[in-house]
Amino acid sequence: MGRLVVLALLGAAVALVGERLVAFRERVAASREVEPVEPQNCRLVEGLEHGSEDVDILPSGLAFISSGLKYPGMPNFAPDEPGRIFLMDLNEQNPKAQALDISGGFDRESFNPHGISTFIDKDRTVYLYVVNHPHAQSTVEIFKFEEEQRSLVYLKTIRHELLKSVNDIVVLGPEQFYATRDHYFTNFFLVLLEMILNLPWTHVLFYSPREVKVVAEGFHSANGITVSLDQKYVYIADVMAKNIHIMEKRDNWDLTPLKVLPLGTLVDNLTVDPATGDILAGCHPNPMKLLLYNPEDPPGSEVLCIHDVLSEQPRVSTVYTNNGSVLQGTSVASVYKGKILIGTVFHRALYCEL
Ligand SMILES: [Ca+2]
Ligand SMILES: [Ca+2]
Repeated sequence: MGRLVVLALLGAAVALVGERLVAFRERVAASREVEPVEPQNCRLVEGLEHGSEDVDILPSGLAFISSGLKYPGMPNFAPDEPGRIFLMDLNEQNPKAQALDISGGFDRESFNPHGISTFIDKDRTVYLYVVNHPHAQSTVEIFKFEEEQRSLVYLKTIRHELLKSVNDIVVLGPEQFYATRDHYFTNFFLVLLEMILNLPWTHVLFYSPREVKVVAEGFHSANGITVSLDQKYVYIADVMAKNIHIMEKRDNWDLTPLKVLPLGTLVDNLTVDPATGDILAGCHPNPMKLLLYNPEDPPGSEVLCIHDVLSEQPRVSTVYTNNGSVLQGTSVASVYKGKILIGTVFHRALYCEL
């Protein structure tokens, strides 16, 4: 009798995993062939051949780019090279990417930069916050930007027991930020199981020196995060659920859900167009090709723009698509005065006129 119960339970478990596996395959293998869309005058950016996972552009047109992310399950073409932060001045006629020197006793060998966010203090000092994964951990590094010297000064590392599997951050005050957690588990095989079972166990965290708390939960994999121009609304990409959550920021930093925009593609990092308030989303149209990387049949790229985000019917337009022949694994797109910088997790970066 005991054995029968065990057998029945085992059978039910296998059936459940089997059913979830089929659903998982459908979710990630539903490979859409994207029609090519390309703005005018595009060129690849030299120096960013090993990824440009996240981009943050200052109001002055200086763009910070995180490069060289090593992320479990994702391809990486330079596994022995530490990650770096690059700078591009988008006011220049032909801007070049320049790797920033980092001073102040920072461990550059284990630097594995992921999501980034800039913060300008009242005294106009620019700080760059970087999600880092040294030795497979998650930390948030704070740097001060020295514009004259074009360098970063390392200030401090933030660690917290709730800062696990951090993907992206958005900084809204001195050491005050929201951070997304992309997986509940930190063990690679449990992460795979989490994805296959489609568990909505990830969240958004608010961090400050005085208080750290979960402010939104129920995401399948919370990824990119940013704020509206007036800083009243927070936009969160749920990559596995293929949507963007629009949430209202409360005075106590809690987030209230307003609506969810389904996009039908895996949404990575988000930025806001400073001129219009529209959301730009770096997306993955064929996730299975990302996971099972084959240079003969590479993953494509897709950049979407969501207009009139807060209106009854936000409109979605396609800004860029490519089948992987030019760009593979787009993770971000950011605009400045009619130019767009499109970054990828592990591949090249593209700079175009809109
Ligand atoms: Ca970011
Ligand atoms: Ca991301």
